[in-house]
Amino acid sequence: MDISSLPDGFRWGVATSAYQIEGAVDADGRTPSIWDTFCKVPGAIDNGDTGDVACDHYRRMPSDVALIKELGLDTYRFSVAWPRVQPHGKGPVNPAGIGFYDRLVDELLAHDIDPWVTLYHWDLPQELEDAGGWPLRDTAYRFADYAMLVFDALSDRVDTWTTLNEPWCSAMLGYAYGAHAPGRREYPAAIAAVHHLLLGHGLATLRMREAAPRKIDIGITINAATAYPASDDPVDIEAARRADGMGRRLYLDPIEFGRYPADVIADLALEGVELPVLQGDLAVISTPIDVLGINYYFSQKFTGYTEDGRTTDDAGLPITRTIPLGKPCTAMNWEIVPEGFTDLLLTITREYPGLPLVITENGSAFHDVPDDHGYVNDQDRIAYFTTHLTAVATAIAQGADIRGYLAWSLLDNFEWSYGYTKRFGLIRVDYETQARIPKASALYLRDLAQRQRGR
Ligand code: GBH
Repeated sequence: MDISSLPDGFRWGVATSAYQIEGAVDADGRTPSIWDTFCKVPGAIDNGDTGDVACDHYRRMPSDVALIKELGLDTYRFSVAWPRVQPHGKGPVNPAGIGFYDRLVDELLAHDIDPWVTLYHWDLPQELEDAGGWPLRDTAYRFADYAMLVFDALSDRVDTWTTLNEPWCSAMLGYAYGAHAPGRREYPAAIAAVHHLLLGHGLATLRMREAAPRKIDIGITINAATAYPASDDPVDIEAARRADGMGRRLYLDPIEFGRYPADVIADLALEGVELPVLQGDLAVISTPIDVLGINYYFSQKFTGYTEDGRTTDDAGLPITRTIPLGKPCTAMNWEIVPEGFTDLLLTITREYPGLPLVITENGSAFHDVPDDHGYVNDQDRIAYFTTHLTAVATAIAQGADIRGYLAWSLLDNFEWSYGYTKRFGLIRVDYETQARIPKASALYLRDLAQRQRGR
């Protein structure tokens, strides 16, 4: 199987998110998001980095769009910063804030690039976190109201809408593990956040659907991977089941089937927590979507045993522990597992038949070494793209309905808790000068997309 077998009309694009590239955090009435606040917590971010300047994309937007055009890509997935558009998390639209995205959409269309809007890529207005954040049910309703402000402004020109990026990260990294904003470590709150994120997705989907001026594609993007059991031992198989349940099925089952997976509910009950579901919520959450976005980076292997052979921890809860597959790693220390991508796409195809998929993120950080001109000959990243695009082609050949591939990311950018130390860009950013220099991988994807279209 090879990349040249990807279907006609396959989308080729690139993705970014607002806080990771825009900078200009005080411009035009923007208020702080939870990420502005979290970046000021000592030790939260490597180097004490912040998104204050980032790639200065807010001011360099037209030339950044021109770069996408130079790469010959047809789709650009970006996110809208809630605190720009609705600075207090409620109330009317901020004209200056939405104005930026209005100009961005026009700029993309003028270059024949399809805009793909993500409404929420983790930058909750701080005022809403102060009121309780995603563990609070009201935040779901606030999100739907915000979504409609953006939809009313842009749906005359934008055909494809994503509600949330990776709700697992918002809920678990943000409220359970404290690794992402708002940095809370409160397990029951995280589980409440899971449900309220999904409810917000459903409410926004319903309202956008009702207001749609024409055929519009609405979906959600999840992060997902294959959870391999370390062996045939039922204890390891159970560990992999738990990991897959908490990471993937907890999000996709309610959206596709209108119910939470019974095994995951039982796992949560064992931990003493419960999803705060009210009557009617699951009908809202399962409002049909048109496209499911998949973000894939790597897969992992799971065992149900501790290193010294126990199957429960001190609290008597079952062990779910990752062990290395023994593959080479990227600069994130993530193992490179393209077959986990194929397996994931086929699993989703089997479990949720008929749902069109788009790869909304896939990419890698490596230790880029620029030459004297700032050029990076990133053969490692090219190899990652090749093997992962081949994994996509393999899944398609085996029946998966995958409509496109959006690489992460257009630019090197603010990699959340890792700050600027990790570079995922197709284009190198020199943060001193804000110079942009396409890497070898950018030219590789450009040529690939061009060849595919020209067949
Ligand atoms: C994406 O998150 C983000 O959407 C994007 O903003 C970010 O820049 C990009 O990836 C690169 O990181 O080992 O418990 O964390 C991906 C986040 C990281 C979530 C790997 C799932 C595996 C489980 N994913 N993680 S864990």
